[in-house]
Amino acid sequence: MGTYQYLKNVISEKGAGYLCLIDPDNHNTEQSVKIATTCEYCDVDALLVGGSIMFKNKFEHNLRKIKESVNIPVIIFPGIFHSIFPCADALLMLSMMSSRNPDLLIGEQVKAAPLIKSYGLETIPTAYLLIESGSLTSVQYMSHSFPIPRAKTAIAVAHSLAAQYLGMKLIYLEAGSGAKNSVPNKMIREVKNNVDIPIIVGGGIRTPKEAKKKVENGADLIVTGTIIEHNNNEDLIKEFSRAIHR
Ligand code: 1GP
Repeated sequence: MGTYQYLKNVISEKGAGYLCLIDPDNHNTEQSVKIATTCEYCDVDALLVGGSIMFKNKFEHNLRKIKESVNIPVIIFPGIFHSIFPCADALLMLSMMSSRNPDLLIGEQVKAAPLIKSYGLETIPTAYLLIESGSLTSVQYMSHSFPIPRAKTAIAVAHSLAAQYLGMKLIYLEAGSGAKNSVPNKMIREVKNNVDIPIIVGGGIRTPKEAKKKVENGADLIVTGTIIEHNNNEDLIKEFSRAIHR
């Protein structure tokens, strides 16, 4: 079974899935592996590995060690398409559809495609929609793009419909890592009411209660990064898992 099908099964069996994001730039290998194994133990459904900036050249090494240490899927979340390696189960094939930056809509993907083919990596076509979150986030700055205004739900719905009609398999509503405000519940609900493909919601989710609210409003997959990276705490991760899963 491929990773996309696995995620769909998780959604239908558990109501929603829980993904944790590990940025290998923030940790040494030992810490990355520790976070990954704790997540697996605490019923996290899959790991995303990636980040929007790289200071240290250890992405591939940490990715391989994470992959070797867990049985749950390890999915590359490419900040920009410079972090494509074979030692993963799948790659979120992002197109930053909220931007009008041709490099992030298609340019980076074209550069990465031959490498992806040679690695035989499963790709999950994902519409990446950046949502305004109250302060400038790394992803907004690095992508030179305007986020969708948080009060403009109709704009998010129109982008999500376009993504579905273009054949995307997931919609990622992203407030940005460490966002001041997470994606508004009303926006999640309206997108959910209009599209049939699964919705990932991430950025600025700090409590299990907030995660649960996102699921109640239609999120199929919840991503947390910062809160888990800063407190690799079994109890907290378990609480998130319980709040997200049915
Ligand atoms: C970022 O959505 C993820 O791409 C996670 O965000 O680090 O704020 O949890 P946080």
